[in-house]
Amino acid sequence: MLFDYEQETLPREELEALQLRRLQTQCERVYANVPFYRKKFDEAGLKPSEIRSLSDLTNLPFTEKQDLRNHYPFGMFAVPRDQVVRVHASSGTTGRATVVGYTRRDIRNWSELMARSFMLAGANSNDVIHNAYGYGLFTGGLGAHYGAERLGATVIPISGGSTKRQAVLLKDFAPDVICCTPSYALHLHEAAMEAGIDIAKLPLRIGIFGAEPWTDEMRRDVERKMGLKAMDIYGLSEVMGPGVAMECIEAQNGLHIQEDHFLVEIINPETGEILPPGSTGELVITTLTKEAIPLIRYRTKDLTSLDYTPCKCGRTFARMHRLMGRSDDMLIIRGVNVFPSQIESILLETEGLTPHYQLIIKREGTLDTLEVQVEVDEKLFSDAIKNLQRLEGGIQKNIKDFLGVTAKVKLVEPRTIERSAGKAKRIIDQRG
Ligand code: DLL
Repeated sequence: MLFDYEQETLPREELEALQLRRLQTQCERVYANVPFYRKKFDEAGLKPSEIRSLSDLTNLPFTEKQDLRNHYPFGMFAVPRDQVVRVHASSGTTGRATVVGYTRRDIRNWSELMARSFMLAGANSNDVIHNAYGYGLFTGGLGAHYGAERLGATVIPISGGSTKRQAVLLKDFAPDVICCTPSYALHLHEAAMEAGIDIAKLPLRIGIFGAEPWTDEMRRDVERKMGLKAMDIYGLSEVMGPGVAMECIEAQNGLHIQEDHFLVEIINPETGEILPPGSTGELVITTLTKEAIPLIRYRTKDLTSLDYTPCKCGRTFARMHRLMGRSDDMLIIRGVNVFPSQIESILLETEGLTPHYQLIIKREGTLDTLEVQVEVDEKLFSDAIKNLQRLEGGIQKNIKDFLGVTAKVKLVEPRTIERSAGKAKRIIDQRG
């Protein structure tokens, strides 16, 4: 069953007409209320009233994360502060935090879109939802919480951390759905095993996993270990939070973008040129209904492609391919480009390796070097040293053969790579 049948199955022309109306209103709103946008429109010699078709969007300027940072904390808000009922912020590990705000209506829309996302994933109002996304400035916790309540489900607001206790509560409360990052799901599984709890034997049916890159190999691993269907959810705080796009349980073939609220484009990340449907490039999102902090052509840095062909679930919203990575996570090792996800795929296809790994980038002279540290499982760990060395050589060769990158592979003992309650830290940059 669809959550919002009429909206989610709108014929393309009607959907685009709705998008255009909303885009026009949004442009009027930012022009009137956000000096940053008024200046950008004026510089482009464009008035909001000149937006007459969706393709006119291409005349508008891009917005970037740096623009939000430059207007830290509230300078991009389009409503007076007294209409803002909540703020969230990104962690700001790579610079100043980016702060976003929500009006009452923004929160209502977000809850609605998260409730839709739960239904896309096959959850329903009878479900008990264990929400292990972090509560706080991060959008994961409260975003999933409000959506679960809007759905009418029973939400367990456990947040991230206290992993052993979470394992016990999974057994005692027997939830149907779990929400967390895929790496935390694996961590939880490990802690549960240590406590003698086999999550695969619990009623848990669906995992709503996102907020960090993960591969299909990782999905299969999580599904096998936890005995559930692992569903991919996408979002980013600048644009709303989780629920911008979600896979449907019926086809599980790309993430439906909630196109009645977001207008999407794919561009060449180097030139900014718009790419035709099906091409892989950077996802650019224009918010169509956000009031507190509307964004026009926001460059997400996330790399994906769009699919407009009909989906067997009946929804008409376009689907984005699961993320390939972020353009700023791309490693260039001796002139060869590689994404962490490509290395993850190779690691997880190798028997005896675990999904716990880190990529360490160093500089030797003028060249960058890559070391892949990956944990082996207990069984392999007890093997003779010479077998482990042979395996290291084998993985090194696969990385070279499939990706063209020279990497040093180092197998490490089980449980030596740091676990996280939220997003896993995959890249350790020691270039200084
Ligand atoms: O991670 C929002 C979120 C919370 C999404 C819970 C899904 C579930 P930020 O902290 O602003 O927001 O980080 C956004 O995380 O631009 C992507 O690079 C990455 N990301 C989010 N979802 C996925 C996913 C939240 N399903 C950034 N696959 C985004 C891969 C993802 N990467």
